[in-house]
Amino acid sequence: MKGIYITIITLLLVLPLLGQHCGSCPPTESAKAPEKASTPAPKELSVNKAEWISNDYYVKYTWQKKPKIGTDLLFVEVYNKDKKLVKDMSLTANSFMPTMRGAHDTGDVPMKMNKKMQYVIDVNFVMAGEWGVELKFAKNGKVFAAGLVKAKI
Ligand SMILES: [Cu+2]
Repeated sequence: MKGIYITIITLLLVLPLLGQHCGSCPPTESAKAPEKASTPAPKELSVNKAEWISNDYYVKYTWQKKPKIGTDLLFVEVYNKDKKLVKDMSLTANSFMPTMRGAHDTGDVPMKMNKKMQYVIDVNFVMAGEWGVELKFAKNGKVFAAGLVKAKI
């Protein structure tokens, strides 16, 4: 009889804990939803290749030099349907290592525009490995597309 009481008490203590999330559990869909809605999934881009980021715009990117350890410049050109360069957009770049999220992430840094109407950002590759630069494209203050540039150092 005593054994049954102990089992019931144990269950009562443990059940509420099972309902909670552990620290390593991935967040639920509903918890992630607001961020998903505001930031489109990044489209992977290829160097020097035109990629459509929306119905109206396509982009191309190049590096100043072949990426290696140290600072490099990333140039992004945004074109409209008429194949004309666009400058009325705001771009941000977040550099990071996909395998070390949080270690080197720069956050969304605004890109500048040069005289050739290219959006520019300096990327500091501080160590060897896979790198990613997430680009966000905004018009009238609203992010409408995102792109991902990959580099192997
Ligand atoms: Cu690293």
